[in-house]
Amino acid sequence: MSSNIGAEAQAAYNKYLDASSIDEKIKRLEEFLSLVPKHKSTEKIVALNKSRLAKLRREQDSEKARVKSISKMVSPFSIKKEGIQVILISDYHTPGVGKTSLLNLLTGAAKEKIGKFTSIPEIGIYEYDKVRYQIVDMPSIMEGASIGIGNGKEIISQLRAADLLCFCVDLSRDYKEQMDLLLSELSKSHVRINVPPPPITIEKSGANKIQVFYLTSESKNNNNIEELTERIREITHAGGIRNAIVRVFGKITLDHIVDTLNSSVVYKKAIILGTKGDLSLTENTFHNLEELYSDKFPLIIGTSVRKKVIPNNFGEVILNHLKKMKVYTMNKGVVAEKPLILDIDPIPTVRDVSIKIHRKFFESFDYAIVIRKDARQLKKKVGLDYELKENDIIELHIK
Ligand SMILES: Nc1nc2c(ncn2[C@@H]2O[C@H](COP(=O)(O)OP(=O)(O)OP(=O)(O)O)[C@@H](O)[C@H]2O)c(=O)[nH]1
Ligand SMILES: [Mg+2]
Repeated sequence: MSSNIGAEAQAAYNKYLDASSIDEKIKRLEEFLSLVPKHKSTEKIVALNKSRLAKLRREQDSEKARVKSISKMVSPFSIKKEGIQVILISDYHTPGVGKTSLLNLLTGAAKEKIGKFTSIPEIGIYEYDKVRYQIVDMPSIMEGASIGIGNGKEIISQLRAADLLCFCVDLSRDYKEQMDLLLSELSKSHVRINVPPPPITIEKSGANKIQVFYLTSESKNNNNIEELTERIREITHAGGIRNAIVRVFGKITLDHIVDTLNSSVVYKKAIILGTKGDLSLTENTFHNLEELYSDKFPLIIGTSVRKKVIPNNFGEVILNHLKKMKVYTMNKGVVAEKPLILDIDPIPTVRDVSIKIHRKFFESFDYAIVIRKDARQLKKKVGLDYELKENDIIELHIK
C-alpha cells in the first residue's frame, strides 16, 4: 500500500489483513477508512476499500438473514403496503415531535395514542381525490439505529420500501440536532435522500472480464476515460465481481460505483414537516430550517396540529412531489372510480397503462379511446405510443 496513507491507517490495514472473522474484518476496515486522510492521491484506495467493505457487509447481512429466517418471527414492524406509502420519522432524542398527532389529523387513526411514546408503527389511510395514502407513524429513530439500536434494523428496512419519507421536525426545539441524527442514521444505513440513482449499471455477465461501455456523450466527455475504466474494473473486482457489463450513462464519481455495487443502497424521496408551528418563535426557526436544508429538500412544509394547519391538498402536493399523476380507465363506457397512478417522467403512454392493467391488454392491444376534457377533440382513437396527460380517461380495446 502507498506511503501517503499515514502510519496509523497502515497499522489498521495490517490488522484488517490479519482479521479472521467477517465481523472483525468489517471493524478493521471501518477503522482503516476513518484513519486514511481524504485527498486526491488516496481517493482510489478509499473507493477500493469501500467496495470491499460493502461486500463484507453483504456477506454479514445474508448470514444474519439466514439466522433470522430460522427463528421465523412475525414482526409488528413488517407493514403490508397499500396505496402510496408515506412514512413519518423523527429523532428519538427529541421526543414527542407530533407524529402521532399528524397521523391522527390526516387519517383519524390512533387518537388515544397521542402524547404516549409510540413503540410500534401506527397506520392510517388518508384519501385525497380518490387516491389512497398509507400514512405510517414510525417509532422514533435512535442514535445507532443503523446498527440495530432501538429496533433500528426493523424500522429502516420499512423505510427502504416507502414511497415518501417525512422528516418530522419539532420547530420549538433544536431543529439541527433532529435533522443531523436522521440524516446520519439514514446515510449509515445506505438510504440516499433526494438524489437520483447514479447513471451507471453493473450487470453480472458470462464473459470472463469486466466490460465497460460509455453510452451517452456526457459519459464520454471525460479527459481521462482510460483511467476511469481502470478504476471501475478495480472497484468492481474488489466488490467481488469478476465478470460484468458496466454501462455508464452520465457523469459518475468513484463513490457512485461503490454505491451501485452495494445492493443495500436505496434512493428515497423525502420532505420535511416542521411541527408545532403554533408555538412562539417557531416562524423564525422555520425560516432557518428552510435556509439550511432547502438545497437537499425541495419541499419543506410548516404544520400545526393544534391549529389544524397542513396543506388542504396535501395528497396533491405529495403526488406532484413524487412526480406522479392520475389517469382513469374506462370499461364499456363506465369510468373506474379509483384512478391509476403513473410516473410523469418519462411521459407516460397508453402502453404504460396497458402493461399496468394486465399484460394481455398490451399483447392483444388493438386501439385505445382517450377522453381529455380540456382538449379540442374530446374523444380520440389512439395507439400504444400516445402520450397521456393528468386526468385522461382511457378505454383499451383488444383484438
Ligand atoms: N402546541 C402543539 N403541540 C402539539 C402539536 N402536535 C402535537 N403536539 C403535542 O406534542 C405532544 C407529543 O405529540 P405526539 O403526536 O404524541 O408525538 P410523537 O411524535 O408521536 O411522539 P413519540 O411517539 O414519542 O415519538 C402531545 O402532547 C401533543 O398534544 C402541535 O401542532 N402544536
Ligand atoms: Mg407517537
